[in-house]
Amino acid sequence: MTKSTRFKEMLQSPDLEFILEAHNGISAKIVEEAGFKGIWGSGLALSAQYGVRDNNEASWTQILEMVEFMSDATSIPIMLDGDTGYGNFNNMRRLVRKLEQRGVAAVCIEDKLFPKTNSYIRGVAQPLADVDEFCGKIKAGKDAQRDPDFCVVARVEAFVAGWGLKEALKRSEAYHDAGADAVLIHSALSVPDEIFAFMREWGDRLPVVIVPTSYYATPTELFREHGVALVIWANQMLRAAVAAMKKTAEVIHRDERLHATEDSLVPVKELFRLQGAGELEIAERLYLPCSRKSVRAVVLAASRGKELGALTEFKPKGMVALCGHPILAHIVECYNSLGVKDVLVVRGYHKERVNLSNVTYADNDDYATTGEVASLAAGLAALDPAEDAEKDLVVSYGDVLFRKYLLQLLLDSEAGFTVVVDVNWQESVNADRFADLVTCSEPCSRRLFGGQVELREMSSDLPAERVHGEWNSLFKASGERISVLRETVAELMAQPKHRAAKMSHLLNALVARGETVSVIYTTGHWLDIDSVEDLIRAGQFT
Ligand code: SPV
Ligand code: MG
Repeated sequence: MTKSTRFKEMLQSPDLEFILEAHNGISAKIVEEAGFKGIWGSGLALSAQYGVRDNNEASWTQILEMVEFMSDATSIPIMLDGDTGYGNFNNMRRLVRKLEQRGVAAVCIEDKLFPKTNSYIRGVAQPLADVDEFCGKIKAGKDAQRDPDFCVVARVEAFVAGWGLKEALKRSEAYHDAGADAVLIHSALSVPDEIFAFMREWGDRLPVVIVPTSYYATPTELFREHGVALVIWANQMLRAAVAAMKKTAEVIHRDERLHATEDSLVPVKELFRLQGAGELEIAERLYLPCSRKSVRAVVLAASRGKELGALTEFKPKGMVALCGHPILAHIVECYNSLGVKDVLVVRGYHKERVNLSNVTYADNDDYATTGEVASLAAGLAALDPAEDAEKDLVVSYGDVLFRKYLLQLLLDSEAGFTVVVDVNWQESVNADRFADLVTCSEPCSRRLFGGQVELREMSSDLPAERVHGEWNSLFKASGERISVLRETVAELMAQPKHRAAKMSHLLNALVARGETVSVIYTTGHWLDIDSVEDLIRAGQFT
């Protein structure tokens, strides 16, 4: 059912119905969430929220613009307080068309003169519109509507202007004949006498709408008994907001701090909810082609790094300073700079000395007798498996520095498992240096342009003729493959002989179980800090 059909049904239903004022998107949404079946786009509240008077100081398009936000934010019908129709019959026609285009269900126009003044400001001094002219405006509005259920409500200001019941009835009858869908009988008295006098004479000729702002103390049951169709609570949302804003502003100004107000405010999260932030998150996942999955990183930094001698006597290698900051901090910075904020560091040796901010920790307390896979297992255990499918996982070491672009290449990979392999392995591999050498499905060559290369084997003692490069420690598992990674790690860890397994064992195990481990060939730009000379070199690297 369209909004206009629902509004028409509210007007015509035998039950007394209620709509509440709103003045912008968020207040409209709150009105809907409270359970109201409709919204009053109050001229008073809309002008007041702009900080101007209810005298048509805001242009009709400015009103229309705000009503569009209200309409977009809600699914219940809105009746706009269209004042006098913002001009003559011609302006009224255009108004109706524009309201229909914006999903507004109804408009109420009042029989005063443009520019109007609010009925509570010197009401009796206000001139009323000529009846025939106003009837022409109603007819023009009804003829302009394309949606048969759009409603035009004619507001009778005879009581407000001091003309009494006879004039009110005469005008109501004329507006009825002109095609109005309902009449709004307004009264500025503090008692409902004028309204009830009208209702007794009017009967059920056309639905009657009322605005009990000034006669607010009247029991609602009496409106029901007198056959009123629709009650407009016309300005309570804005008045509530103003009361709360005044109090909040005064207290914050007085205290120069926020503690006294915080409890009386909605949390910022509630604003996000009302704005529909959750829907956008879902939509981004659906529609953003380049929205990479969010990524978690695990940095293995449990071992001491005793090659660095005294430097690692009281702290692990990752905490040794490089240009004033721990090696680990440089690594975390590299992750962060590419948007990877979720970094988990696996600690072991002197774990109390690993105190970086912005990272989470897992511990491998058996670091002295276990290896990298045990550390990875500790890291995986600390990662919420519920997030596995939606987040890729990057693993690297706490003592290996790499240029940002290498991480970027890895993040861009769409493969299930990916390793970054340096083809310049001969440059730095010598007798004393441990290196994870790899054999791949194909060596790096120009012919490879666009082709996929897979890891076949990783070992520190491959014969030179089978070496296609050296793994630089960067490894990624896509979200879909993390369960396989978890299984493979668990299988290795279940066997005592693999207690000290290195990452190369894990990669070989993945290959052995038929998983494709994709290879990205690169050349240099990373540094495994294994000696004091490496550390000195790293100073130039950062
Ligand atoms: C409004 O809410 O703007 C109205 C009702 O027109 S009243 O303020 O009572 O005139
Ligand atoms: Mg008004």
